[in-house]
Amino acid sequence: MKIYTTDKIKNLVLLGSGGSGKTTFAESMLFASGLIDRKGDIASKNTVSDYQTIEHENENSVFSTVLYAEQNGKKINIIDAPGADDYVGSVISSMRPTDIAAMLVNATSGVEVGTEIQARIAENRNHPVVIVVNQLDHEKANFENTIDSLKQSFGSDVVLAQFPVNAGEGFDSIIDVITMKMYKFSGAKCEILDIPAEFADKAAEVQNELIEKAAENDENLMEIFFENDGLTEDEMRSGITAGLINRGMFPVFCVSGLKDVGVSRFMEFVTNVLPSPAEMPAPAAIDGTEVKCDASGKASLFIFKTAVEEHIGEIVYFKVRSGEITEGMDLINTRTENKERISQLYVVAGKKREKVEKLVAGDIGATVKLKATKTDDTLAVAGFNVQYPGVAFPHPKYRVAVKTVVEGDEEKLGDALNKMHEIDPTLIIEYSKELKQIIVHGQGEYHLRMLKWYLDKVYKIDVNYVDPKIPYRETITKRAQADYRHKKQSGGSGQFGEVHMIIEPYTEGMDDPKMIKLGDKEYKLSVRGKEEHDLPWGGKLVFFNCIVGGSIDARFHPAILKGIMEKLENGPLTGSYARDIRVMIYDGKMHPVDSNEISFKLAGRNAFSMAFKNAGPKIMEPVYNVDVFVPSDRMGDVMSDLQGRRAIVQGMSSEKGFEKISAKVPLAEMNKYSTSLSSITAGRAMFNMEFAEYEQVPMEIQTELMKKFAEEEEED
Ligand SMILES: Nc1nc2c(ncn2[C@@H]2O[C@H](COP(=O)(O)OP(=O)(O)OP(=O)(O)O)[C@@H](O)[C@H]2O)c(=O)[nH]1
Ligand SMILES: [Mg+2]
Repeated sequence: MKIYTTDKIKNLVLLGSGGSGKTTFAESMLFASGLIDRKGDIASKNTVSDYQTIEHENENSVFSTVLYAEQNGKKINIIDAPGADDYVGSVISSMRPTDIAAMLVNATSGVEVGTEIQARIAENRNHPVVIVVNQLDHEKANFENTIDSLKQSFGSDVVLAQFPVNAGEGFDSIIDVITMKMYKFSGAKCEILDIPAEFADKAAEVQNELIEKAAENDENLMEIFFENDGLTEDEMRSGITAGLINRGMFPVFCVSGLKDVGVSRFMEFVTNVLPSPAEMPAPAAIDGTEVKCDASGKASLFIFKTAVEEHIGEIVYFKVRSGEITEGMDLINTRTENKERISQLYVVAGKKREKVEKLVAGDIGATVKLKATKTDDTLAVAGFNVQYPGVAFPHPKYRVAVKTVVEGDEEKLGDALNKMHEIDPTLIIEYSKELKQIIVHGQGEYHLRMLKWYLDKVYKIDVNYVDPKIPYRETITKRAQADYRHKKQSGGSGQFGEVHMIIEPYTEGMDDPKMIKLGDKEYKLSVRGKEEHDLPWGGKLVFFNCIVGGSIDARFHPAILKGIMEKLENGPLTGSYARDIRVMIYDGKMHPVDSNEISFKLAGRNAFSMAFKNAGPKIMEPVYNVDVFVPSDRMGDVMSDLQGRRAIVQGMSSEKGFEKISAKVPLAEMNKYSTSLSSITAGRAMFNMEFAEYEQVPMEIQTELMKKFAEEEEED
């Protein structure tokens, strides 16, 4: 394998909605570059990129795949990302090592919701985007409509670098206005011809637009443009490079990945015009230092992906961020400070690995047998203490509880889930002590089906998915008082403890209690001690010692608090955690011989429980901020579905051809939302959700929950 210098490297990620043709296009690029001599296809399950068994079964990409192609003495690193939103984690982690995104758009459908989602991801990360209109060979291909939808979505910076001569069945020719030539393909073979007279005017007009856009992105070019009334091909190229880097233009290319039309010309553009890694702004390390993508600098690399492969085990994929990485090199994991040796260095195309001696700054490669290094880690030469920031993934939006079918498989399951999280950080595993369930959070139904597939086929663990419980909370809405005497006389030493307390709802910033009225009684309290406890499950417990005259010794106060805490952890209504309560202990009794800690713990717990039940207890439920993006024609259906989910709509607005609905929705109503939203809108909507707050559940639901809890208690 040849060693490529930084200026000869281009890092490209393929984006686009599911089925837009990324994997097929990648296959065509590898074929055009001669890396493979036979082209695979999706139906035959033999593409280089979709090589995992699950991808064969599903006939779509599930993971991002690292590939490369060589062309014109340059190397194009390609990451083929999956299009389905369930696997958005792979898209996001593929952005980090790449410099430019090729956004594939299916010419039969134009911009789809998946295109929108991924365009936003690219925009948020400031990623330059080249648009590739694909499937132009399809009988239903419509180039003009596709461009209209692109302009609506990406704005007026969408400019044609090419247009098809004969879109539809038999598509084989494109006109390129950078070179001002016509490219006629027969398979991967290409003839370069003069533009036929009938297309000359259109080509000139399209070229003008491109030149103007290119000039707009570079002041010098603008001057040259006005002086010479145009730009040369080289000037145009440098204008496009500049325009791409600052996202001032989104040039459009025309291809059929399936029929290899336009692909080699697109690769020529990639190698000639796309910025190399050193031309891109150097991203900062965690401490803010800028590390230049420079092969003569100190060596460092960033790990963006981990996979487990048959025969070789764990393989990590990285981008060389600076310096040069050579085989046998010793590096330090700058997070753990452990030493790691790069015993083998590879370039990869799917499962095909080729050894290389050296990779320079900007290049992408893989290695195996690292001891304790994972995705998001930085390895650097000793003394170079750099750490690159990890990747921020979106919040999960689908949850299930996992149960092993065979008792005793739990440990095996735990190990497998941890491994799967390493491979796919958007699978989040929560061992909920509170709900007594293992809850897996993911991006959607297919995402969690993928996990089940792995548990079954790879880890050989039989599991069931069951409905996840909801982490309810309990609190009170008014003041209440209770006395409780715990007394036990049995043979030898007895037990005695008596506690009088008042409890009330706690809100941030309230004054300490002084005079408390309850019914027709008044309690004058003088605070001797105050403890504020932030509860591990959210909310607070504030404990006031208002005991006068030593009716309960100070040594018993911690036991009383402990009793209250026990009850908070196992709320009186449904066994859920209780929160946001303050407790005033103001009186009680001791016995000179029989009083001990256990007696006061029990007295505290039971007094609290009694008071709680009289204090207008309420069940609270987690509520999420949910944003739904939906095409206008489906707005009504989505809205009425949301209303059925007890949603409270907070606002509506239009955004790039979509209506955005912002609502607060209880988690209990969001079960399988992604699946039903998808069925209501035929997969044309998207949403995200994030925890907002706890809110009281409606009375009828509270009654139902309490009834269910009482029944469960009885069963136990
Ligand atoms: N007619 C035609 N069909 C194509 C073309 N490219 C891909 N297809 C077909 O479209 C389907 C999806 O192609 P893929 O390459 O798997 O698309 P993808 O974008 O990788 O899909 P995901 O991995 O699910 O995101 C397959 O059946 C392909 O054969 C094309 O240029 N023309
Ligand atoms: Mg694919």
